Amino acid sequence: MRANTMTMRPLTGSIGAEILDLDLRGLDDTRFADIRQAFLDNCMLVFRDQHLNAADLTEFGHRWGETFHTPHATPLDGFPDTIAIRNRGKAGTTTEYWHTDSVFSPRPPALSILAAQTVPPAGGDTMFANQYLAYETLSPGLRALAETLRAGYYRTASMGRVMGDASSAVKTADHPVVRTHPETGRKALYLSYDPTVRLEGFSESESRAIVALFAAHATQPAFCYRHRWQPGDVVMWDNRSAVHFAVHDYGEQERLHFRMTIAGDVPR
Ligand SMILES: O=C(O)CCC(=O)C(=O)O
Repeated sequence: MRANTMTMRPLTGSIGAEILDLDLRGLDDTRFADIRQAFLDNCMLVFRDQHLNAADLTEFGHRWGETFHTPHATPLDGFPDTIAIRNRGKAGTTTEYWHTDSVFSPRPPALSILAAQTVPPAGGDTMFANQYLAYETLSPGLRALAETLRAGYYRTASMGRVMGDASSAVKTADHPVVRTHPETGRKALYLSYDPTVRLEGFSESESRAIVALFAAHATQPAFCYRHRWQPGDVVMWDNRSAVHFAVHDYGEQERLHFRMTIAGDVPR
């Protein structure tokens, strides 16, 4: 077992830090507080060579708060707070777009943790973009507009993601497009960059055009980190200050991660 000393290095100039020389099993409270601070400061963290199984992930996840149970996701046998993210093929993936997790919930999750189990030899990267920077660098005109906006999120009647035919869609939540992070007090853009989002008070085509405008700004390369997975990696992100995008470029190859998601506040 490695010593619980902590070394951190930034992953880019804008988002993310890697924590080195640390074992996530059995962290003491002081080290956990350091990790929490690093997480809040950097929007997402990477820990290599952890090889967490479902029990380890559950124990680590519980340090962060109450579990958010993702609607319609089946937990792992014996681990009610942990789900599997598997390759469902390019056509079946629901995470290959810029999003913040379960934004269709009235009280979406604060953070998510992925523990890599099997990774393809190449491909299957995950990208992250800093939404504090996205907000702070908006032009004054767009920032003033963003402050007034609320976005409606829709699911099909069976609570599936709206893909293509939206005729059976129902609104399950609406949230402000700018939210104040409950722990850091910083403002961030809070949007899933998805054509099915509807901005209140705008027509469907206006809404799409405005969301596309924010998306182009908010996910520009200078705000992003792209994670290339290795077996044993643990990556966690703050859904209140970052969006992410799971790249599906690995065909039918096996890719398996375990995920835990932690409850958050009503966005304000
Ligand atoms: O599979 C990944 O890399 C990320 C999955 C994802 O987007 C999610 O769990 O929300």
